[in-house]
Amino acid sequence: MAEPNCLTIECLSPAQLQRCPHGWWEDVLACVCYDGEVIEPPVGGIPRPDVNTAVLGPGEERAEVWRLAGPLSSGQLGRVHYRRAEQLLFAALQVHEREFPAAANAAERLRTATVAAYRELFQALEALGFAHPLRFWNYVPDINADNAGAERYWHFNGARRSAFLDARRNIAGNVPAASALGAARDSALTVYCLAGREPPISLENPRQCSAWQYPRQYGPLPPTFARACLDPTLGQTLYISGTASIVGHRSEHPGDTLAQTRETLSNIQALVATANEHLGRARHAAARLCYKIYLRHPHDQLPVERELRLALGENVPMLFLHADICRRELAVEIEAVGL
Ligand code: 3EB
Repeated sequence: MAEPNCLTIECLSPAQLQRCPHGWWEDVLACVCYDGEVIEPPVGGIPRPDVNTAVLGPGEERAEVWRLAGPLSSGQLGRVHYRRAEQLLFAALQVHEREFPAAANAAERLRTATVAAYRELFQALEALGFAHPLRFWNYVPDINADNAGAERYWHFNGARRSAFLDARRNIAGNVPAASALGAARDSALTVYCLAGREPPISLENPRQCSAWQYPRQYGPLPPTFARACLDPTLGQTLYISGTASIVGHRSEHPGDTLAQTRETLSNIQALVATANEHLGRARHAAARLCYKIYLRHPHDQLPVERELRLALGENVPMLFLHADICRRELAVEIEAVGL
């Protein structure tokens, strides 16, 4: 089982991508583009969802490239673009709420778009023999805005949950890891995922209430995600969900981004420990993860990076994005992958 992990993640600038040879691109599983960057890979069929959030910090990196030793093959089913290897599939789709003009109001348009996105994704995964999503990423335009008297994240949550139920999937326990963040108003709802042929090992955080058990004050229906997942087949990759300054079910340190950052790191460290306990060895370490950090306020980038580098080290990969977080009092959310 302890095969070496052949999966990698690199954040690159458009100039760096220009210099990558054709053979390098053949092993690219997906290229997630941020901040309006449009990358045209020289190899066809590579999924490249564009996420409408600004990149923060001095770097020029605008593309997050997932690579996996081949052979890889790609295709499209409905709106779902995918690329796969023997044991791992990447799938992405983007849906505009304006595609649903018949819906009575904005809340219903978002719910309909979410159900359609998840229905199409689940159908594609099943048709392709990768029925088990390990990790979802969700970018919801204007996630904190109100529609029909409730936050758009709440509508998204209810719709995602009913799409899971419609597809006869678990809504608690063995569920995939996920992140759900804001994107620019009027951009597309963007959902992408990694999926495997076997169910993931879902992990919960001993410091936190399971998200699928949140009490009703955080929305009438709880979100559908696990705090982390281990890939049971490909190299025991660890996918840590979007993690924030939540202890139990409460948001801690409102108004203090650095204290939220430290609390979030404690949550991530607890998840790494849980993963290692499950695997029976020190397979993962917080200082060896690849990080994506979402900040509500761009001016927090420098102090948050300083705080994280103090705890994790100078060379740990970190991509900082400007995004709204699904509780208004939270200013930072961090996700990570252990390769
Ligand atoms: C939290 O812990 C913060 O709805 O998919 C984190 C990760 C959060 C995933 C989701 C939401 C989601 O509740 C928010």
